Amino acid sequence: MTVKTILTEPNPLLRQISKPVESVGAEEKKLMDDMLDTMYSANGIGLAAIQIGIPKRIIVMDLSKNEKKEPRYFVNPIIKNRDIKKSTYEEGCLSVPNQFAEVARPKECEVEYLDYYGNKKILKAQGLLATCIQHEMDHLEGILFIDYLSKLKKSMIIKKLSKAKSTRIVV
Ligand code: GNR
Ligand code: NI
Repeated sequence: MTVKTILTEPNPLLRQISKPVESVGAEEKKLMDDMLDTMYSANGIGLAAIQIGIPKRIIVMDLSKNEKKEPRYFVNPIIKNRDIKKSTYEEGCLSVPNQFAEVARPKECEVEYLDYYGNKKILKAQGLLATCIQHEMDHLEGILFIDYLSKLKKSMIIKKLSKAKSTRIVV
């Protein structure tokens, strides 16, 4: 298992639409292992493959708070049903470092996907699980949570991140 570099905004790769996986083979399992390692080492609760530069429709998540790990794997996830009721959560993103904002999303949703072994599963999600899976599925479409903010808030965040990036380059 390898910890990969997480891409940060602005990076055009984060805006790519990820491609469906044909089958969950050795390559995909290795990718999911690396993604999980990368997510744990960054203290995140979720990660989409595109965040490490791979445009595949694969997500890993772990919402457990204690020592016991509870990894979840989602390949080719599809939202089957979403709540008309919304719930608001203060979101952050490993690809938008140190920025947080409230985002309203459907409170509950039903997701169909393939698991680590390629078995078809259905999950009824609510609370943080529902928020997180929708945040991750947005990554598969090249969408970041800052896209839901006002133009002003979004541009301020992008400006900050660009500035932070430019100071890291030694000419
Ligand atoms: O670690 C993460 N925390 C988080 C908090 C609120 C809503 C969504 C998230 S996902 C984020 C990790 C990440 O960027 N996944 O794409
Ligand atoms: Ni994210």
